[in-house]
Amino acid sequence: MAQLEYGPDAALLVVDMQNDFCEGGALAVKGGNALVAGINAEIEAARRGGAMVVASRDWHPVDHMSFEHRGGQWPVHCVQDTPGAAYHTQLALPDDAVRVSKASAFDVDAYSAFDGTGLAGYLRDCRIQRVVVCGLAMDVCVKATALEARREGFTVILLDALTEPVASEARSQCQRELQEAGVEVHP
Ligand code: VGL
Ligand code: ZN
Repeated sequence: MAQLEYGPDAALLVVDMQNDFCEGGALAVKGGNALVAGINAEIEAARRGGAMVVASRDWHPVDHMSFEHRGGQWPVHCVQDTPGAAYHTQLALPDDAVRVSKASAFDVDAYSAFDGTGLAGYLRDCRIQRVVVCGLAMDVCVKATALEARREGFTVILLDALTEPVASEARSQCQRELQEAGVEVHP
């Protein structure tokens, strides 16, 4: 895995590295915990290069519409102000990292970190041109985030070694779909 070149035109976007998406959590993605060390190293590299660090989090109210008991698709996860919704205990987020919460209304779900957050406009205001994406889950929120970043006109790089899908067989399909949309998949 070659190290990326970071500069002030870049943002490292760490998607949903929360306890509930890692082993032991309510919607655990296999291999989630093992990503943390590599993501921490990437955060360090981004900072050294003067890049922005952004961390999104899934941030649902109790009884969110995406939960099974409300007719949704997912077990209860990432409920606001619970330990499961907290960023992974070992994730080394710098104090000046930009935090973005999504899907916090009862009646809307949001997979992309850009959905309903105003993040694209904020990144443009900060003169960001390149968005580097990693985190969880590859086939859900990471994919949606990378695709929306492309649609918003950013150069987008997915760090393939620093993401894991909910469905392990989904990796190659995700890679293809992202590449077809113009996302660079970095090994
Ligand atoms: C996610 C399922 C439900 C994710 C969020 O962050 O990938 N997955 N909500
Ligand atoms: Zn969710």
